[in-house]
Amino acid sequence: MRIGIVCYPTFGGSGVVATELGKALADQGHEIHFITYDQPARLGSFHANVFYHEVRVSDYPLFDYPPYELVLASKMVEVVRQHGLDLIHAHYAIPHASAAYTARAILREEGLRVPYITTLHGTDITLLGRDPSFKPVISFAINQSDAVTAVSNSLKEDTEALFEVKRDIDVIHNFFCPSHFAIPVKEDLRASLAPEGEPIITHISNFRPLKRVPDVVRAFAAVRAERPAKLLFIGDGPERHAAETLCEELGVQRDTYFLGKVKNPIEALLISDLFMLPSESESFGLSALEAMAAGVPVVASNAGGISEVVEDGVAGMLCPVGDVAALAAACLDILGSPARLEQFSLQALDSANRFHIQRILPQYERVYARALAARNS
Ligand code: GMT
Repeated sequence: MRIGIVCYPTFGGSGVVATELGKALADQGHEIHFITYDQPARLGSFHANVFYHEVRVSDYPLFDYPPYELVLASKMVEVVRQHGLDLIHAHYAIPHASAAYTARAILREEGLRVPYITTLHGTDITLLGRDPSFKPVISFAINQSDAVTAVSNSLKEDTEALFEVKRDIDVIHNFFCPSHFAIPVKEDLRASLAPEGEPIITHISNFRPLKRVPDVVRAFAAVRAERPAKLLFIGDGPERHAAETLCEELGVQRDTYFLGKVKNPIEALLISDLFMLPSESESFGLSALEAMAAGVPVVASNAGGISEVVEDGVAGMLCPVGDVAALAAACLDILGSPARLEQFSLQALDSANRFHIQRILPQYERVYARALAARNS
């Protein structure tokens, strides 16, 4: 198939999933055309069957707000015409699904029937979806899609609760690609971060308030009061400064590292012993899955779709949102002995396999085939 993938090119979960899906589809022989405003962060260098089309909005003095959605729709039309795309896969409802709707309508005028599939990722529903200024457009773009997928059952339920959804939503969980984890472990980095062999607890996020980064710091301080450990933060965002200040206030700054945005977070996971994700809301928790796939058990909140990913007591432990004492107790429990940590590590690896790319990819291919069949009927 010739597939156009529209996504955010950033390190955010939706962009990562869209890019990795495109690469995996390309490996299966599909021709993939990414349509977005920058080279997707996870695209890397040359990949067979993969093309990238940049969307650029001209800077007219008349525009207070750049009309990205219109230029994106025009670019989709252009790429479909030039490359004979069979379908468009829009990741994230705003503005990708609504732009895909416009593109589909324009192409239909020319006798080209190109379905669009919308994948909902979470914040497009749970944050933007609550904003009345977006709601009618999100509803419309979902209902007009030729197929809609959500990355968890939890997100499907949230979508149905928040919008008047008139069509079926297929749940297709996010995935991991094992080949990304088959890289050398940076033992020198581990030794420099934890010179006495202390366990490393890692948190990766965009440091937005819903990630509850202060809970990570507080739980770590409670762990550190009981035993040696190091805390590693990867990523950046609005709460980073407050987290750094809190580390000083709680006296754990010497055991804490803020590495900022790193190109390949998997390298950090491969030297970690435990992963912490205490989010207030999370449709899936891709970073938790990546931790599991690196053999790192997860201590997380039980928000949203996290419990579909992290099997409580198997791949890690789940705690109520905001329960810092429970987070700390769970960390201490898993780190209790080398044998217990090893057991959780193996279980996490095993549990991650439910989301192996080879299990998930055919589910997307089936949705594509169904949308194409409906188009031709
Ligand atoms: O978590 C974020 O803030 C980034 C966000 C995004 O839009 O990229 O991630 C969402 O999509 C990911 C990929 O499907 C999911 O793993 C995240 O759980 C989801 N984030 C939230 O629901 C808060």
